[in-house]
Amino acid sequence: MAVDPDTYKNNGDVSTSFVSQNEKRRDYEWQIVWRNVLAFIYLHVGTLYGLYLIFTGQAKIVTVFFGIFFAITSAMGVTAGAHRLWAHRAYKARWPLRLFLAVLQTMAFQNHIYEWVRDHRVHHKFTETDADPHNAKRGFFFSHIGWLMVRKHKDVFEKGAQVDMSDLEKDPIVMFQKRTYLVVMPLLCFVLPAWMPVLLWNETPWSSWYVASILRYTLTLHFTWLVNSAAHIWGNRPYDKYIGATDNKTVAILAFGEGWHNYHHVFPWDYKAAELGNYSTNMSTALIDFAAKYGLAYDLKTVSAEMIRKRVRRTGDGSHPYGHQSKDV
Ligand code: ST9
Ligand code: ZN
Ligand code: ZN
Repeated sequence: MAVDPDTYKNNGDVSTSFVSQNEKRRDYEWQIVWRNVLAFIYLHVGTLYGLYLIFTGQAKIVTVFFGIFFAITSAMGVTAGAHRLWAHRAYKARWPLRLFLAVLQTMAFQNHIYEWVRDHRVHHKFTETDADPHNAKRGFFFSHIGWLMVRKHKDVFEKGAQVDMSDLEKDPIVMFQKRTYLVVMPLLCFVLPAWMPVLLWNETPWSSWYVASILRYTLTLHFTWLVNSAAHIWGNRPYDKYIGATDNKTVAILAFGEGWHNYHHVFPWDYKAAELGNYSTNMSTALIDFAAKYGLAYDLKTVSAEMIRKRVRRTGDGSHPYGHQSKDV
């Protein structure tokens, strides 16, 4: 029997018997979402073509730099915005900064802030279980990109319903972005970056589309996804050796400070999402500190050195400098 995937949604209008008949199947079978599979195939073929245009000199170098600039700014909307501000409330932001970060986050097309935050809060609350949308226990491919090509596990809906989202529901900027996302996102993520190089330095629409829109978007997605995949598999666990999340410097650099993921899972309220490292491995912290200087960001939360030291000694894997000290004490 053909199963309507919408009936799996946890929206309360599904007959109980239907759910129970299919629950088992839902647990063990992936329902592939072909629309997303096709979209990702297009993005990756387009990315290879974008690289070809760059390396054959058909795309202008200024378009490449523009793509990098656009990638970095949109990423800040995800890291400093969706992640540290809205998902974790690690600092507070006045409305001009919230509006600015919401615009940047829209440029990144990683779903609207409300959906991004809901998935991320569920990820933290139920890490590496079936309720984790990108459960790393299902392997690199699933946690990296595969989770966006299949319907979610029923536990994500059921346990996700426990997550409190009332703070976001009270934020008019978040709710406005949610309402207008389907119109504004394509304009900011694809049309704007493809149109600016044509307008400003006579780039061909073809090169502009494949380099500044498609290649730039796809690479930004991969750098983000590495936090869910690589930083749950490879690296050190200086703060807690009993959890899957790792500190991974390469990911930290590529994801603007979000690769210190072992630290982040232990102390998710720290606005730096890291203990060590400097601005070069944490550009998102640099942006928040800059905003704080001008009063746009405030109430920045962090963790005391003493608290970190105690945790490292109690549960760290020994890769932290404190960990080594503790062996001598
Ligand atoms: C993308 C997101 O790429 C990336 C997130 C990465 C996070 C990384 C975090 C690490 C830290 C930060 C690092 C930043 C680094 C940045 C560096 C940059 C260089 N709880 O989802 P639906 C319910 S997106 C509670 O459709 P399906 C809810 O009722 C890429 N409830 O499920 C919902 O209805 P509504 C572009 C939940 O049908 C209903 O279920 N986007 C939850 O199974 C249906 O939800 C795409 O590729 C929950 N967590 O579909 C599209 N979830 O929303 C992606 C769901 O109305 N999405 N419910 O309230 C999809 O196409 C679909 O979601 C699907 C699943 C096919 C994947
Ligand atoms: Zn994680
Ligand atoms: Zn987080």
